[in-house]
Amino acid sequence: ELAQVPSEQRAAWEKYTVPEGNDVDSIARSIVHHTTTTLARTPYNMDDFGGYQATAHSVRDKLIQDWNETQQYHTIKDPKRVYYLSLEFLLGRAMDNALLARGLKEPYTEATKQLGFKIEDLLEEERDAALGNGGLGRLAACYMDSLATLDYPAWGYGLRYTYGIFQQKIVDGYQNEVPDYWLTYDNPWELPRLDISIEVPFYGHVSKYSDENGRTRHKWEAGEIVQAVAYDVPIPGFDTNNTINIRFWSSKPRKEFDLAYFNSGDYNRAVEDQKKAENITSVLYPNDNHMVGKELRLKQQYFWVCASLHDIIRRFKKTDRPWSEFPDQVAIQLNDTHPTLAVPELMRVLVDLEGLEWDEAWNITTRTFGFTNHTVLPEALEKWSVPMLEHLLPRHLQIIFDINLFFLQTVEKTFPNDRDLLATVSIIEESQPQSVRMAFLAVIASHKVNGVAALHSQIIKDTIFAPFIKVLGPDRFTNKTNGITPRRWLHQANPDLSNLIAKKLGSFKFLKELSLLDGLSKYANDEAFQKEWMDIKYKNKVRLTNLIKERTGIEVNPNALFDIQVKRIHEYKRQFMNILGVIHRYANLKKMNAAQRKAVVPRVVIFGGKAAPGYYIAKLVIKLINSVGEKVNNDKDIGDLLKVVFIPDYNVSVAEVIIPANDISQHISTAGTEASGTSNMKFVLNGGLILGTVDGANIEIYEEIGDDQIFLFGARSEQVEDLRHVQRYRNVPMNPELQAVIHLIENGTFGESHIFQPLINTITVGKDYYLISVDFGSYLESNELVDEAFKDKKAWAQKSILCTARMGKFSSDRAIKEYAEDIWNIDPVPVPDKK
Ligand code: GPV
Repeated sequence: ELAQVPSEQRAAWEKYTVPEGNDVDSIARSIVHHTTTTLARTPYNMDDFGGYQATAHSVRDKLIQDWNETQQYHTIKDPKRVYYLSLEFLLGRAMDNALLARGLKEPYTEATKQLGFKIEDLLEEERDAALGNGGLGRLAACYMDSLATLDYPAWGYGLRYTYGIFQQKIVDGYQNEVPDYWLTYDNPWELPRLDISIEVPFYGHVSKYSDENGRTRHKWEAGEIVQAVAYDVPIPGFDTNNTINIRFWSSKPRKEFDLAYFNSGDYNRAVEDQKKAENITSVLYPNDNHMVGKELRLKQQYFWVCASLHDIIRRFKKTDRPWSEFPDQVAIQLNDTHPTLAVPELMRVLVDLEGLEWDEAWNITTRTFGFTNHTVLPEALEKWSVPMLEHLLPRHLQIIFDINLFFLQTVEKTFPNDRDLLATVSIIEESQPQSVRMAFLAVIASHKVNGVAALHSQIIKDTIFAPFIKVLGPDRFTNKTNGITPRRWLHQANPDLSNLIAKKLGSFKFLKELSLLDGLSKYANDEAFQKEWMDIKYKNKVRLTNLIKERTGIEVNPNALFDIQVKRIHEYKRQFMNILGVIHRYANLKKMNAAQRKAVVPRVVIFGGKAAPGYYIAKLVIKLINSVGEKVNNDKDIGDLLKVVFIPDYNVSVAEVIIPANDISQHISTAGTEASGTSNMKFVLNGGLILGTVDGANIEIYEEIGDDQIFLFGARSEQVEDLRHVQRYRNVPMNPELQAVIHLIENGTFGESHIFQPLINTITVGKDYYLISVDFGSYLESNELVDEAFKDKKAWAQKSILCTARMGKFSSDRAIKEYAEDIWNIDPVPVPDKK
């Protein structure tokens, strides 16, 4: 990679290396240049999309240069690197982010203006990169932003899905899914690396042989080989030239044509079959917090893990270090269990291909991997059937069984005659057929296992991984509370607020040191500042009002309280409870006389989020929200006092409009079910209060912002198990207010009631797994407290400012530093400035 240009030509290279200027003229010139060459268009046939594309290519040029310098510098320095393996990266749009990161927003605004564009319109032309489902994928994106910004030598590895998360259309109140074919036009934010391609084997069989030292070795003869081709996406750090990389693999038929087919002479069939290779990376599985045991998904996982590990190993091998130093050069973080096949794959490479002894290989493996768990929901824990694994990856299955055998032997030594213990910690579950518990494999093979918020990290130690504390000791488990990048979620999404904060604090330093926001606290009571602050909030609410009108036709009043719940639709997140609460509010309003209505705080209840296409109950929740909205929004009695909005196709770029407009946001999962939540952090950072349960990161947010800024309610996680038992086995009557609400649905107030029966059935006596009836009373009370608080405008403004001021802890920079220091053992490697 560092092959030198011969000295005679070096001067020429230097002479022609003319750095492009960042002044308005040079920028305009590069945009025009890309218009006429890259796009082959002329000033006479331009539109906003062309303007976006040409501008994007101009920005891309700059990123590529920074990217090159960073990668070259890291190659020379050869520090320990971290590799973040994630099946999802929910990046959203790239252009605004890149302009802000490089401090080029202003000259690009001016240059595009001179060419006849409005930059806001160009930015709107970009399609989201939506290669993720929800929180887990967006967390990966925030972490890449922080790794770049903090100058860490880091790479991400993912899959280049042809179809990202589906687009959601609402038809007659129901969710319809439309494929997200996001690569229709060229994607300027990726660099195809067609020269970098790795062969990934599948199927086949394993044979044994004796090597020159008389040792038994294994050889895997694959039945199918697929090519992995690299596409690199540069991730610019903010206010640093450091530009890191996410390498996305795409599956292609292999270059060498299969000989057997060739000889059979069936050319068409051969081409057909080879084309099937492209299926592997064609679609992102649209399930959040839920596993579906499809072979194609397993194939995706191995394809990705195999290509990534071979790439990492190839880079390591260039420096001629002994294998024992691998963990001193390489840290690999497993984002959930999705990449856990990297464990047997690394063992296979070390033992089968490189000839290391098992114990040494195992030592290297465990020192290399760290594992992040993101859920305790049983339906989300990955288990792969042994026969399926055996068929697809015969050698890996053997290795997994060996890992298990050696592990159980050490357990047996320390805890003799404890058969139950052996069965509980076994990687293999003795089901019909047997299955592999991927989380157990990841725990056993990683030197650190972390949860994503304090409560969650405690719960995994007390429940799903409890026996491993006994067996592996407590030191393997740690907490790394999630964080979010303030660059996108404050500076980019809410530029007015970011500018106001900078004016008040004297600089934009807070964007890289978020605790500096604390400096706002002393102005929380300052009336003039409150006015500036709330004016911006109002402007953001108008912006959202316009989006709502555009996307749903519903008109809402920006003076009303904006109450928002946007996230994947899931029973455990309890959007159902929210809409039931809305019905209760509606019924109350209907009972009031005119004088009583005068005293009511007008509220806009806003929902957004996708349901997994096969998740019937979640889809019914969407239908119910829309049916309630239809009724309430058209009720002349109600007017502005209550509006119910479902914003279709919630995604990252829509979130950037929604979040800055919140007065309050809801995070109301049954205690103990939401591992962390990250949108809670985004809403509060943008000056919103929280209505939430004592769950996930809500608890740590409460500790930071204080109980005047957050409305917590509901059962505590320690009570949930008992409460469920009581709900299930005793005949507890339903909360009477809830009963009344259910009655309204059943009597047809919101349209044909039979549609909703399966949804209602989930909470009727003997069920209610997510404890809606148990929490409903305290939920309604908290909602009343919210109304009361909102009436005092001055107090509310103060709370809003304090929310933002106290969010320092939740920067993803803090989270990433903790990972770097406690798990990865890596240091920043800042690229020196050219000048
Ligand atoms: I497992 N999460 C997600 O978005 N998808 C998943 O498949 C799984 C977890 C989420 C959790 O639900 C959130 O609580 C958490 O904040 C997020 O991962 C990031 O850790």
